Amino acid sequence: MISKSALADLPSPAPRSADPDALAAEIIERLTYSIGKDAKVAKPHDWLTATILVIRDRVIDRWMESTRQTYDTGGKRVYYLSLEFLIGRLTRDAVSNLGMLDEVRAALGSLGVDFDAVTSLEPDAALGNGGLGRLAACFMESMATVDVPAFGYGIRYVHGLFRQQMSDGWQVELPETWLANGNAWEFQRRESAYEIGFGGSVDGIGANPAETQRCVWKPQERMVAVAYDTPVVGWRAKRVNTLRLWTAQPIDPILLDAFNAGDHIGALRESNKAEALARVLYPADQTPAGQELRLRQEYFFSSASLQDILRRHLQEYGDLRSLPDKVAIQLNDTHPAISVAELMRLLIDIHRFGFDAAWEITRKTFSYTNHTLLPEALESWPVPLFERLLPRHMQLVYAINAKILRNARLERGFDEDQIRSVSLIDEGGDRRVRMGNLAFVGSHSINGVSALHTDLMKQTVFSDLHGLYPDRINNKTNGITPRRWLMQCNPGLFSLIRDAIGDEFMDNTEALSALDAFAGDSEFCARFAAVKRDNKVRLANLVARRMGIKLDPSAMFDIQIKRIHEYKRQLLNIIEAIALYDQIRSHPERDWVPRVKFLAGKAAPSYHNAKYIIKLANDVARVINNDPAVRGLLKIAFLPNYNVSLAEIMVPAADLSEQISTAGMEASGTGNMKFALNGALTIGTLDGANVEIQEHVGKDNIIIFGMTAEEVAERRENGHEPRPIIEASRELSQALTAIASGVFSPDDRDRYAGLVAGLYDHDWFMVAADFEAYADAQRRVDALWVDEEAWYSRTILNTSRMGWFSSDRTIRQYAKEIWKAGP
Ligand code: T68
Repeated sequence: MISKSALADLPSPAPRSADPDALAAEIIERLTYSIGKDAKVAKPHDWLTATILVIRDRVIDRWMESTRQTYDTGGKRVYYLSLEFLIGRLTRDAVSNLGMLDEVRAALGSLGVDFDAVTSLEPDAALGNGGLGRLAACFMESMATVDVPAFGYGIRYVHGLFRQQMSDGWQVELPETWLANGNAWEFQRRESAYEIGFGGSVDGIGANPAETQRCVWKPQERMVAVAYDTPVVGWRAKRVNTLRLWTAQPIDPILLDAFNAGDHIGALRESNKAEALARVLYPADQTPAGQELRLRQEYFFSSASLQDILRRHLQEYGDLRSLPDKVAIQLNDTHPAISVAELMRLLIDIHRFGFDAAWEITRKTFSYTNHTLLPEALESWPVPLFERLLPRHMQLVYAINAKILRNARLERGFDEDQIRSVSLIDEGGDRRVRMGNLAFVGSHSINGVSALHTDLMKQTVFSDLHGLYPDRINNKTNGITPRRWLMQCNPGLFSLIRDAIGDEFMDNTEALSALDAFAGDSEFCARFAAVKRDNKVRLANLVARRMGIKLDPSAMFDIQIKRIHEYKRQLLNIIEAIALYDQIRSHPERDWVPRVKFLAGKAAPSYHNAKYIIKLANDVARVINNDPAVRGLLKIAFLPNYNVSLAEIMVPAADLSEQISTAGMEASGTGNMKFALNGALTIGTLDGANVEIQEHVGKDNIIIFGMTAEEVAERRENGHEPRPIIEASRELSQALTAIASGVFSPDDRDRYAGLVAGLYDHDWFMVAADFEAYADAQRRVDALWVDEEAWYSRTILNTSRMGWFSSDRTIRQYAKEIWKAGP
């Protein structure tokens, strides 16, 4: 150990330089002394690691400075608890936010190494499924950018989201191994380790033990959570925050007693159980995983994070009563909702608070974001499972519930129906703990992610809880980071904008509005079009390389990329493509607008219909792409293994962005924002954030179609009859007949019978109901495309008016209105 006085005298290293020559020299040094390779024989991955190590040093300087500053100023810290962080690659983002792109590029160039080639070797950190996880990643970057001291807390999954391979048009899931070659961006923190328990029994204390008083939980099973930290660099490296991911380790790597008794397999039992916990990300979005391992993951990372937060607070302030003044904890959906009960347990059982005092601290500290309204997607756990795994938490849930229901009944006069709906326990059928209700009552703020979604939250899933606590629900419309989703992914557009309007938009995305003045400038339109074309050529080359499909970059690039889901209606898109195909063949004399329809996305491995939709897209693509009668006027490409890095190539290349969910079902969407910012027109429903996008870009610059959320609700209420609608539309019935009769699946003519029958029988997602409106909207798009200058003028207005959708704006709203933190 080093004495305190000696510590004060320890020298600090000199801050690192950003000069290309110095960078080049350090890269060689790292190659030699950290990796043990001579530059002459170094492989591309060696160059990548050496480069990361050199950049990392610069990040560390800023990281330590940020930490020091938070300690010195006593600023409130924000903790973002999320089971998912869909980060993608880190290196380019870090270099760009450090403002060192040119220098690093030059340094590597002087060594004969190509920056883009080397950084594209970095695997994506795919620790998330889709929108919710990507939002967490954008928020981490924005919190660092707008100078909010923040930690992200999650799980360091060994396997992130599966790799999707296509086998004869079917999705096949392969394990993803992002850590296989190490991860130079992370730091293990052995000292930040916490014990996590499961199962066992609870003993009361004293003569009249009560659940609301201090108890002793004796878990039957224990493991240790160990932290791994990754720095998150904000724009211009003003601040560097920490993403802290937990891994599970056994307390006793081998049970020595068992080992010595000759039970070599049994001796590894604990170790296997711990390692299983953080092994894999659950690959289902929008559906609760339901298995015991998932509840274990949720509790494991919640408990580790809370223990870490309390330790830090006590070390700094010595008293947990001030926790809500110095700590704000955001629950990203209900996955960390068990935190509400865990904080109560830690305060009551370990830190000796009374129940009411603990409850006050808990509610003031937590806030909760809801990301979905689909009732089947709301998490709940069977009481017996909950009780077996977390017996003390079960007691506390009952105690909290008693308090809430007493208040609702006696002070607010709630009737039995209302009581049933606000209860933490679902008593209909097998008894279940409702995680949404637990998160709601345990938080002072509950937010939706778009204006429409927040309204619907108040009217539907949380209507009675909203009645009980009318000032808690608020809206924070999602956003995206303009660094990754404009500056880095679209350097051509970035420099065009810079030439036109200067640099202000780099620090304030809303300054993009200065581009409005250029929408009528034909020379600027032509330059904008040229950038788009370059991006399309790049995508076309990728498709040619990976899939052997030849595409014409002057065709309209029409793109739908997102998880495959019936409510997102990829099926509507595919059916419309079939209808268009029929039209082109029936009327070859007409001036058809050449189009390429791109689709990409993963299906949850157990989601039957979603997997058939992928297969259908591939079957339809094969038929249309090979039919000489369409003369290349229509092509379809389903790109395999959609991930963040692929999105970074597809988004800048889009002319048309498909945001066509059944109204009322997509909470917000964030892909919609990425496309519009990069100069695509949106074809979409009045759903999620599309509503606000329309308000910003203007009605003339977006193509809206279809039923509203209200109309969908009404139609479902009154019983929707799709059959007459289908029969009334020649295009639709022809397309459905073709699918159902095996035109696209000659090898298995009945393959799509079930999918099509669903449309005739119930059409829950209003595919048939919205078909005509959608097809009409697509022909309006064609008409707009023909006037090239007017088209680009509209796309410029999209870029110009999307600045508000920066996640910096969203984070500033969270910081001011929910967290009361930050500058
Ligand atoms: C998405 N939700 C919303 N959920 O669908 C999307 N669910 O509209 C919104 O823009 C986005 O959140 C950000 O707010 C999800 O992505 C999940 O991924 C998910 C994962 C596990 C369990 C349930």
